[in-house]
Amino acid sequence: MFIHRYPQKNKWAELVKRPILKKEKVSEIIAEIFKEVEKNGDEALLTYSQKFDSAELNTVIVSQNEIDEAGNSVSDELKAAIQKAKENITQFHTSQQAGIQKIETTQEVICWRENRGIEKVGIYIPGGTAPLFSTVLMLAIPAQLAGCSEIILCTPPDKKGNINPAILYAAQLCGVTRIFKAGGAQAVAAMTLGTESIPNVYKIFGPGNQYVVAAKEYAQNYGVAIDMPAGPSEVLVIADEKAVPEFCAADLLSQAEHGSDSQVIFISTDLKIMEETIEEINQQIKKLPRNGMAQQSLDNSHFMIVKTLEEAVDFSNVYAPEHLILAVKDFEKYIPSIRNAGSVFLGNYACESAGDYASGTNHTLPTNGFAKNYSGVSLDSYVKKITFQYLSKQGLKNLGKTIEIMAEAEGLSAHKNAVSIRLKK
Ligand code: HSO
Ligand code: ZN
Repeated sequence: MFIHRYPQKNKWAELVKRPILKKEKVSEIIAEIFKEVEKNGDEALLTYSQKFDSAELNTVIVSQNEIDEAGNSVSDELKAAIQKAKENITQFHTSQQAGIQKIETTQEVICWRENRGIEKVGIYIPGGTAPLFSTVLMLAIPAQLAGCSEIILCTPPDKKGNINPAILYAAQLCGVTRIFKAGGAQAVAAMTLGTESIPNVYKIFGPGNQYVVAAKEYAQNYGVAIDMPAGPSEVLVIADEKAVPEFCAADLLSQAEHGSDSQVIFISTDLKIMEETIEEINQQIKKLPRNGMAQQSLDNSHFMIVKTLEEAVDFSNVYAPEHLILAVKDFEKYIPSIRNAGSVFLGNYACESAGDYASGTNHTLPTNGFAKNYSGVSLDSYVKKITFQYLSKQGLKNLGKTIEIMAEAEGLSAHKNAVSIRLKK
């Protein structure tokens, strides 16, 4: 592992770059898929399932029977763990509910906001090498709390046409209203356009490969909202001399095992901690079933020695990591300086896995530097905020002159008149 020693600030721009994904051709393919789904609906989805998932399906609809059977095949131990995670995620996201606050901005002029859940939302759960049922919890629980009336879920089937039972179980448990066997860009197209079986939705959530990401971007041309732009998962760990190399290595590997395009950054002020962490990584990686992927991801990653923790935090703000782990003694001291990060883990015991699964925070977070201008998924992601106002006659009298003067200055006489006509009466 190459260690960058005391990189100068003018080298940072190079170090914060994410591995570049080849984007060419993707947009043409996405446009074609949307056209196909628009024209042939369910039939197009069944054909794509045959082509991409090697699955022979008669329908994209998951039956209640399949959901019940899935429930029976999930172990009691896993059910209890999912239940515990659900409780914590529910508790944390419930705390994000803000009450209604009516504000009298001028006497008898009253303004307030009310939340309304987005009526129809779609959740995409990727297939592939790891069945991310934890993402079902992260996306369905806040949707249900927000009062979304339709919460649909699309996920690709395996070769036998089945969906991982834990995904089905979690979906049912967390209030998903309908589940469909559809994957990739075609699932996003279906949730955007609607098919005979799959209703169109107003907002699409969830991770996916570069085709899914591109399809979500494309969906916005149809007026559909998306949770956030996405890229491969990433973690940045800052460690001082009190960090524990075994723990740091385990955290870096837990991110690296997500995929060969994941990125991990390790920054330390202490050379000994750096060397021991690298040694630990070399030991721990041998035992990982996904070590091939983890190794490729480590090859894209950076290990840096810096002089001070302040400098480490500065670098992190420029990088804007999805996950930031502060494995440092005085972590509280650095909290005010953190400006750009999706989710922050404090101290030697706050591993990223805690937030990935069960502490209560959401694991759908901005990647690829988007932590500079986006938040992770929260209750807010599922609501629109509608403003209301009430003015009594006296209220309009109190504010009327202000409005009339401004309308006149903008040359909008009808606006002015809407006030004058009332005040004259
Ligand atoms: N670290 C991932 C979430 C996840 N990890 C799901 C395990 N399962 C992106 O934040
Ligand atoms: Zn993870």
